[in-house]
Amino acid sequence: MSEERYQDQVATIEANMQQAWKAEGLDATDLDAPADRPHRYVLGMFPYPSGNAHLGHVLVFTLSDALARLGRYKGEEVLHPLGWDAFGLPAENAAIQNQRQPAEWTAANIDRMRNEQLARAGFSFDLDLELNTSSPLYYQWTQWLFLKLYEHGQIDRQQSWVNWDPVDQTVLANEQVIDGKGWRSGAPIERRLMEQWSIKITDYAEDLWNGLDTLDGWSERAVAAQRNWIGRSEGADIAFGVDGSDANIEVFTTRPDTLFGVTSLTLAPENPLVVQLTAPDRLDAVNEYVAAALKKSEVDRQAGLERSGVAIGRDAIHPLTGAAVPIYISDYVLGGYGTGAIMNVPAHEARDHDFARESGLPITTVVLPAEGANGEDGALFEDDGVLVNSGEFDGMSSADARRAITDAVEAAGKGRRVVRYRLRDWTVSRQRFWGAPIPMLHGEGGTFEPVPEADLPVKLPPEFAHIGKSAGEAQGSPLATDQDWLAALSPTTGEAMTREPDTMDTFMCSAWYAWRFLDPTSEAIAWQPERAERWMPIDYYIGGLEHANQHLIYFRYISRFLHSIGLTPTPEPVARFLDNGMVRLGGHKMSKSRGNTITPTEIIDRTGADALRLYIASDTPFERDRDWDDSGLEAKQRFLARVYSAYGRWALPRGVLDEAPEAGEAGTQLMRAMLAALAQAAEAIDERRSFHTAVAAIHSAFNLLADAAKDESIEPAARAYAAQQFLKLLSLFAPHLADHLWRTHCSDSSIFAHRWPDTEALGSAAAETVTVAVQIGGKRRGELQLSPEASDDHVAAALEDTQEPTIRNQLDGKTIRKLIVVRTPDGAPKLVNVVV
Ligand code: ANZ
Repeated sequence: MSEERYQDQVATIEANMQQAWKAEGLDATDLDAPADRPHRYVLGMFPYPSGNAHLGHVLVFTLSDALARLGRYKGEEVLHPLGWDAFGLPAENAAIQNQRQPAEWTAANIDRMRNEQLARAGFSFDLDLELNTSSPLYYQWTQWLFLKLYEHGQIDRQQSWVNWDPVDQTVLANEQVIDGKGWRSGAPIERRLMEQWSIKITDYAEDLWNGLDTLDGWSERAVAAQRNWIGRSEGADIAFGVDGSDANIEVFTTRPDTLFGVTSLTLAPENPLVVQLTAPDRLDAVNEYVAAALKKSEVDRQAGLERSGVAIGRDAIHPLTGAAVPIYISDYVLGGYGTGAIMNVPAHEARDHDFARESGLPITTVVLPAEGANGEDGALFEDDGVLVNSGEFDGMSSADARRAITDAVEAAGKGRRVVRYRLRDWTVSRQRFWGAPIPMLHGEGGTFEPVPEADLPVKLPPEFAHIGKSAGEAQGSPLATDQDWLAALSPTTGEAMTREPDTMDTFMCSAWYAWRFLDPTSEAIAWQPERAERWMPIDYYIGGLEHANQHLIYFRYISRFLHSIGLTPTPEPVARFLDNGMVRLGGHKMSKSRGNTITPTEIIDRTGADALRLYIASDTPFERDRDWDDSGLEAKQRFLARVYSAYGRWALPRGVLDEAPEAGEAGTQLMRAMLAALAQAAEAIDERRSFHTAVAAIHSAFNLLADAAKDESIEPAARAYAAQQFLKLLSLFAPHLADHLWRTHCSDSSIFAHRWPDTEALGSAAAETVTVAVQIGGKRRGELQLSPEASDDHVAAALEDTQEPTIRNQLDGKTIRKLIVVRTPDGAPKLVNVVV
């Protein structure tokens, strides 16, 4: 009966359990469960079906699974679904390269990931609710959502500047442009003006901003990322007159306190006033500059180190002093932000400072660090301070002056307070095949009409025309060349029209999938609003922030929109957002190109899924990046082997004990401590999202049982009760072994058909832990969190299991020769001295 036995058995145990769970249907959700029953919606961000599940997926679903299983134990109705974010460019690229239809490639990948990869980890998904965004049954409703947005004035047809990827031949969203290059192709991005469908998310900028204050269940960094994306700025629009013209140039500034330091104005090259105001002798220079600027991406324009620019040969008139200041154009001023024009304050803004130095413009100091400070002439000072050279405003603080100068400008009719957001409208047109067709029809002379709801879905043609074509041949919108597909009739006049050949940004598919899980197979409705009442907002949403920030903006926007039309109960879609860290190898993100990947499948082959899951949830808080460590994984495998063989040895009486049996002091103590461990773990998971603490509780709870096995005074029933509760705790992360042991030693039914015990049943034993300092070779190396009752064996076991890197480094590959536990007067461990 040794630990090898677990190693030999694990593959069989896990396969058997997975088969049993499937047959028993324990993971099924009753979407219409009575509303007064507690509901728990746990959602891991749905994967893109690349064909390869990775450790990031395992981490996300290990956490979601623990939350789901705990919810079911507590008697809640749990929704824990799996879906596929299945549209997108890789399928198209694969089709071009490998001559496979995107639909076929995607379906094969999904089958592989579901059946061969994720299934082996034993996550408790209700697969009857599975959805796939590329199936017509799903995208019909993505199109329906587009029509709803259109109906409510949220869709615009705009000529807009887009990021054009010349290699992938497609428009990219701003965030798909990284350092001025396409996120996939790496090609330098060009700017092009194109007719696009866009969604007026900017209408919701203020709501999305204010809503951030309600996101108590989100991490600070997730909220900060949202804040940064929305980018709220308070300031003023100030109008400057133009010498010899009745035009006005409005500038947006967040620093009206620096108004007296303005020594020039700068227009964005694409500002329409440029054409109107440029002096005839400056036209050639200006045109040349504009043409060059428009070739650059927005990112490059802002990042550009050289502050180039040209004068347009005109002066603007200062709204308060009447002074004349020259007007320039420069590409660091963006056409799409603010008013597309700025006032230059070279003494107080770094870019303006550089620009003024390069263009030989005066630098006028108007803010000093403090009253009476000696401003160095021409120096840059960007902070708030006290005003000088600003007429009646001299001596005011920047904050007061912002108010007072804005008031003065307003009183003079030359401007007003404004709040601006960096958030832009959401351009959703994509010149791609593998996406949801945009349900619009084009008529003569630029007219358009929506496809009637009854005619949805607008299905993709079955064949992708660019299959197997070289990049040179496969250009433009694939659907634009399919004449049969394009032909349509106007639903109102019956005249010939042309279908919109662009498909939707895949962020649109993922912006509403949480609702579709509530009715994933309905052909009649996107989801039943009563179900949204019941299930939304999501209780726990889990995913990596790295890719998710933007998704969360769209998701929050769609939720707010749906709320405004009565289709979801709350404006925010996610009560608690758990942004997990990354699993790295050797300090680097795992990636194929680096050749440093480990796949979940190879680990499961080696150690089983339970060890993987227990390991991936342990030691490091889930929100931090973790470095993969084989010895940590192996320690978990050894731990599970110890559990396995201990249950084999203990010969516990069979039969489920729903209530704690009568017992003497030691027995009651054991049961109380076990219940406390369960309570502590449940609280750690549900309330604090501290999964690694819950795993630590599993280890210390097992030590309780191991110690109790040696205590003859404890009744067998008390031991059996504690051992049964322990399996429930273990099952949150190691469901296969826990259920196997349950069925072998306790009852014929699955452990998951049973309930979490009333952890207060024996009075509450506050699950205290004490911090135990660890000294190895005479030096302090780290700490352990242990129960105050931990025995010496217990401490030794905890040392063996810990993944604390500073301790691990000292222990790996060495044998512990001696271990001395120093205790406080009441017997709690305080320090452990290890000799290796
Ligand atoms: C004068 C000034 C003086 C400014 C000073 C700043 C400091 P945020 O916070 O991002 O909203 N700005 C305005 N519109 C711009 C555009 N289209 N392209 C590039 N820059 C633009 O930034 C607002 C500030 O960015 C504005 O305040 C303006 O410069 C600049 F000591 O006006 B400021």
